[in-house]
Amino acid sequence: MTEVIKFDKEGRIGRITIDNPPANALSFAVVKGIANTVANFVEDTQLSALIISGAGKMFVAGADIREFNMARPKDVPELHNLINSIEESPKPIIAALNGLALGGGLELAMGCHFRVAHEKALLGQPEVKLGIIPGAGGTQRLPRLVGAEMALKMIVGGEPISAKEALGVGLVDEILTEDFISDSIAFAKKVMSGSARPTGKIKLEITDSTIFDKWRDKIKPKSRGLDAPYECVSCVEAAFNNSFEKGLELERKIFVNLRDGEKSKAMRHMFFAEREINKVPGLSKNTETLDINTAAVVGAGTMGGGIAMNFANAGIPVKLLDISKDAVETGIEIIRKNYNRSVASGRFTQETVEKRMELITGTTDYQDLSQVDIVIEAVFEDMELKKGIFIELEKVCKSEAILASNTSSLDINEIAKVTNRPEKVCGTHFFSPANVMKLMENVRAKDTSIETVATIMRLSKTLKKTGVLVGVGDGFVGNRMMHVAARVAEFMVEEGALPWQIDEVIYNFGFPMGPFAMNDLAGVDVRYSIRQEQKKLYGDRRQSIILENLYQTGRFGQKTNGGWYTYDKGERKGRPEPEVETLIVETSEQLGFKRREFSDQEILDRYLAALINTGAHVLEERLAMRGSDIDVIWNYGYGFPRYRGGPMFYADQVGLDKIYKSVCNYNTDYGDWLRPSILLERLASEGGSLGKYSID
Ligand code: T1G
Repeated sequence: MTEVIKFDKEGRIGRITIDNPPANALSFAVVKGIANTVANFVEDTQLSALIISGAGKMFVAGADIREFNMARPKDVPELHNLINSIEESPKPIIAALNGLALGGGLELAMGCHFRVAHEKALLGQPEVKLGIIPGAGGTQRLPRLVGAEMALKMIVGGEPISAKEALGVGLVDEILTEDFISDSIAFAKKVMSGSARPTGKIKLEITDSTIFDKWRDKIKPKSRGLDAPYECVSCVEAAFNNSFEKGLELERKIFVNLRDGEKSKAMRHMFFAEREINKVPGLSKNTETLDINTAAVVGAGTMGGGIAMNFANAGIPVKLLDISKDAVETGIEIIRKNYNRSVASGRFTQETVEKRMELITGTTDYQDLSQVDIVIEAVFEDMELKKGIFIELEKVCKSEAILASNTSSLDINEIAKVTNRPEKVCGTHFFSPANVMKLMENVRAKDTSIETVATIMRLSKTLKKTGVLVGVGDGFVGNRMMHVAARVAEFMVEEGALPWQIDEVIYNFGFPMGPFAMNDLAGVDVRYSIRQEQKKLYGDRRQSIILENLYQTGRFGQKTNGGWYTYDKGERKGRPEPEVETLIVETSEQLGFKRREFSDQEILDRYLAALINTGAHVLEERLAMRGSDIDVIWNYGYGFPRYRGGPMFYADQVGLDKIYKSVCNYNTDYGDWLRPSILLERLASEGGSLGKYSID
């Protein structure tokens, strides 16, 4: 027997403990160990019942996702067959859920004849988040235990339910509150003289067969490009229209199909990428961090207000500072309006909002920031202004306090120089709207200490954000890539494409919107001023004249009811504007371009080549630690479709040699904006991977 499975007995009760840290995943070794032990139990006349539980805090977090791409050894049964054999045991087998039971873990438990759970246990089928369906009987057994609606909620939604809820719907038989092990043995003694109770034998009947189509409609808005949610519905539906065996067969077929498809591979990549971001060289569990119990935000504009809301949402008192009383009051007013919208939509109660508002205090006096643990500066992108603020902060803030900037483009090393604590200066780059967007680019400047890094990475978690550590460089990681891709989109417009054609291609690829619609949202004037600033760095490169010409017309985007598009009153979706089209045609003439047709494919290829090549440059310059970090940034910050796995993973799927060739090609049109990355060239020639690339 392998050591991931422990076995002991008490009287006529056998007990399996799955001990496969960190998540007790059902690896090949675990499956083999359970299978052998169950076979022995069935044969052993001395034993009347068997308990299966997990060591540590989890029961089982599911099948081992790392093994999805590996060949199963011949002597290891498939998980679904193991679960079937458990169900077929003539003697009762009890799942004792000591903690989380997810995916294959819950399926294993449902194959058992009884389920008892610790009060803190959670039970769920999260497979849909990995682009698959439950593949070991979950879609057939869960409806038999809890009915169609609850099964759909759990399988299609993917969120776990509590032990208490599971008890209420019949998914567990008892909640054990005292000593978990002895209580589960006591439960086993109670049921051991009875017979096994196979879930698969439960007869199913549907009272309302329209429920499945209702679910299909319900998931539509959030399932663009996804297959798994719909397949989940179909499989649960199949449970009601087929024999148990037929249902299992169908589930298996669909599961294998999805598991081996590109979308699930991409979503699994994202699962691991999200876990990698926390792995920072030199940082360990023992790295000292500063407890952030109080905070301050300098700048009460949209960004500053949004950041302050994050602290209030996490229960951390926050001071919001601006130069004038008016600015502070306006800022707080906007925060209240934002919260009120959440009350109107039913997300928060008025009481919650009042509690959060109480945590936000306005001030115009720097002295009020003397005792806070962290200050985040979120003022206009002006180096001198920021330096002035950091000089003030240095004077008033306690020496342990961290001083962070929310700059999206300026050099934090330069800002750090005006303080006497460069080791405590860093960037915390939130994305707009800061109270909604999950991404934080945490910027490590030249002298930022590992303790400061550890503190801001932890802070991201406290604020329920996804924090990715990046280095100092123009636009850090996300915006650096975004600006190059957006420029290429603008160049294509100068050469013959139209903004709405490009936006449609990018939307159809899976982004929430295209670069022009996004620009209208963020402000044409904002992009224009960033570009003016960038001329200092890239003045010799091709510039986007169309953006400059549009800026001159005063069409700044949604805020002026028109930018690239025109926005009719009350509409958030723009319509193509003939005036803009005329301006585009005139700009092409001005630049001496004979306008030509762009196919949708060419648009996509050029746009993504810009994104990927710049991502490779970012890695070369060590601004991101891993290709997968870039993928997380693009998923959370820009809505890169998760089922395509982020630009770096996507590049691997297309083929790096193909991407490299395209980049070399486009380099002729776009010059240094698409200067082929040396890293991309190397990885393409070696057959390497950008998604798996790590700078160390
Ligand atoms: N397989 C392999 N590794 C796993 C794993 C799994 N199922 N679950 C977690 N890990 C690793 C994870 O990579 C990390 O490793 C460590 O455990 C701690 O995780 C047939 C097809 C359980 C809620 O989708 O949601 O069953 O980075 O950092 O915040 O139908 O992990 O330390 O090296 O996330 O406490 C279905 C996925 C699988 C659950 C714990 N199950 N896991 O969260 O810690 S498919 C899932 C989670 C399946 C059957 C099918 C979370 C967690 P490392 P962590 P955490």
